[in-house]
Amino acid sequence: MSEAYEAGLRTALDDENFAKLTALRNPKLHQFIADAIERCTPDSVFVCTDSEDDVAYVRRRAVEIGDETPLAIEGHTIHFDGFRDQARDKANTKYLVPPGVDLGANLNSIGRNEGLAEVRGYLKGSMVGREAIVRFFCLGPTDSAFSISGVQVTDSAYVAHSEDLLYRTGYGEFKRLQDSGDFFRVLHSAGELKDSVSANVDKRRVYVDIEDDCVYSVNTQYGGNTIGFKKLALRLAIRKADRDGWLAEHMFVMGAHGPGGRVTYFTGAFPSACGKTSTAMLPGETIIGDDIAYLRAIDGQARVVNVEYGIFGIIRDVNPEDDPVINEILTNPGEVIFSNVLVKDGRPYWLGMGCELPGEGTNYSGQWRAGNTDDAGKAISPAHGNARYTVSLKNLSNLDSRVDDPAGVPAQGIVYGGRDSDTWVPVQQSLDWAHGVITMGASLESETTAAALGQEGVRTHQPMSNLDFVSVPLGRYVQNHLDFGARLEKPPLIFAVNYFLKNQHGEYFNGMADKGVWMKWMELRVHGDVDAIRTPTGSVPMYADLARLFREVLSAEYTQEQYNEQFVLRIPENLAKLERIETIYRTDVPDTPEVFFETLGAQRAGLADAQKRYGDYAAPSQFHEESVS
Ligand code: OXD
Ligand code: MN
Repeated sequence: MSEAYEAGLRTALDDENFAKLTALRNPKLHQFIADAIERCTPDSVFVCTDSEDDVAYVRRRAVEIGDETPLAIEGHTIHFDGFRDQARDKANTKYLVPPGVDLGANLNSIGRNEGLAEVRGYLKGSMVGREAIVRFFCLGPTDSAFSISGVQVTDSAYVAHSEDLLYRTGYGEFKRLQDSGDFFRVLHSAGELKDSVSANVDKRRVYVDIEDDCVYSVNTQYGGNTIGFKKLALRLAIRKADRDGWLAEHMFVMGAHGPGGRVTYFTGAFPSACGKTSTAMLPGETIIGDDIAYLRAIDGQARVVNVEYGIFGIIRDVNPEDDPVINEILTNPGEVIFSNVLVKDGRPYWLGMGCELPGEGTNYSGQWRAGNTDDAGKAISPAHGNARYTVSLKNLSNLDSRVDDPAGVPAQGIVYGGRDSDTWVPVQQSLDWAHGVITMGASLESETTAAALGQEGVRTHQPMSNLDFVSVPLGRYVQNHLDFGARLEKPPLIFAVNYFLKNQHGEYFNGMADKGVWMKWMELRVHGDVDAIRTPTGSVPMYADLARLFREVLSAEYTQEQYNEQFVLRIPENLAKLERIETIYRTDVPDTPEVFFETLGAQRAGLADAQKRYGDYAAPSQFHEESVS
C-alpha cells in the first residue's frame, strides 16, 4: 500500500480493520477510503467483510446508536427519517459536469468544481465523534458478465444495514477485482444529527460525479437519497451502460407463469408508487426483482438480471388481501426494517393496511396524536405516504428459482406503466420495438406521488420511468434503447399498461387485482396464443380472451360493457398527449432521433383518421373489422 494512504488510514482504522482493507490490493479503493477519512474525520472505521460476524455487527450497531429501534416482533426494527427528509430530493440531486458538457435541460446539473467544493464542504468533519462503516456489494449476480462492484462509506448504520438486506455481498468480488479501478464509490454522511435525524436538510445534497463513478450524499438519511447502490449507483450505471452498449433500467424482473408450466420473463418500468412492486409480486407469479435491472444483448437475446437482492418497498396499501406474500413477511419474525410508519406499543401501523390506525404513537414527526398539524396548519398523517419496509428477497415464498443465474433470464416482454387517469387503455401491445420504445417508454407520463418531494397528482413526463436517474442526454438514452433492439434477433414485445384509468366520476375503472389478468394476457401474446385488435396506439385484447382470463385468474365476471368503457380509444386525449410529448422533445431534447418524430407523426395520422371515421371515442370493435393481428 502506498505510504500516502497508509498514514491517513491508520488515523482511524485499528489493526483488524486495517488488515481487512489491505487484504484488498486495490490502490483506488484505499485512496477513496483515505480521502473519506481525511474529509469526514470519523473517530473510527469499521470495514465490513462478507462474514456473518461483520454483518451482525452492523445490524447491532444500528440499534446501539439509535438509528433503529427494535419492535415487538423479533427481527423487526423501526427507523425514522426527519420530518422534511421523507423522499428523494430531486431539486438537490445533481450531476457534476465538467466544462463543455451539457446533459440537456431535463437533467439537473452543476459545474463539477463548484459542486465538488460545495458538497465536500458539507462533508468536512461530518463524522466527528462517529464510526464510519465501509461496505462492499456486488450489483447483479456475482462473478457474471453483469456484475459491477461498489463500495460505500457511510456514518449511518441504518443505511449500511439496509444495504445488507438489499444487495449481494461484494468483499469477495473486490478480491477478484484485484487492482482494477472499475467500481462505483459512494460517500454518505447523515451530517449533524438532532434527535437521531439529519438536522441540516436545507444543506441536503446528492451529487453524482459522472466523470469519476462516485456519488456524494450529505445531510440526509432517507433511503432513496442515501442507499448507495439503489438510485445513486443507477445513475452511474446508466453512464456505464451508455459507454458499453447495454441498458440500466428502473425495472422489475418477474416470471409470468403460462400454460403447461412455462415461465415467461418480463421486465417492467413504472414510476415510484405506481404499482411496480405489486406487479412483480403478483399472486401465482415469481419475482426476480422489483426495482432495478440490467439488460444485455447476449448472442442476439435480451438477458436481464436484478441488480439488487431485496425490496425497499412502499408500505402504503400493503394488506393481506392485495399483497399476501409481503404482508406475511411484515407480520412474522424475520429481518425487516420499517421506516416512517406509526409505532404504538412496539407495533408498526401504516396507511391502507386494512385496519384502523391508533390515534397516537411515535411517527416521523415525533410523538404524534390525531389532529396534530405541521407549520402550515396541515394535518400530519399518522404514517407517511412514502413510509417503507426493507426486506431481503431470500425470505420470499414467491422467489423465482433463476434469481441468481449469472447469465440472467431472457427478457421476453417489457411493460411500461404510469399513473394516468384519462388517456391510455388498461393494456396494449406496441406495434413493434421502435414503436414501443418511442410511444410507450419514451412517452410515458405519470401523475406525481409521495416518493419524491413536491406536490402530488401533477402530470409529468417520465420517460422509461427513469428520468429521475437518467445521466446521459435524454435523446441519446432513447437512441440507446432503439440500438439495443437492433442487436436482438427477436426483441422482447413491448406493452403499456394503465392501472389508474378513471371514469367520469373520478373512480378507478379497475381493481388492484386486475393487473394479474393483464399480465396473463401479455404472457399469452408473447407466445402468439391469443389474437389482438390493432388500433392506432397499439394492439388491444379481444373481449372474449379477457372474459376468460378474468374467470380463470380472479374468478370474476368481466362484462362486455366494462370492456367497452375501459378499452375505448380516447382519441382527443391521445392526441393531446402526443402534442405534449412532441413539444417536450422538440423544445428540451435537441438530440432526439428523427425516427422519434416520424413515429409520433404516424400515430397522430392514425388517430386523426380514426377520429374522422368513428368520432372522438372509438370502440375496439370498430378496429376489429379493420385488422386482427
Ligand atoms: C424507490 C423509488 O424507492 O423509485 O424505488 O423511489
Ligand atoms: Mn424505484
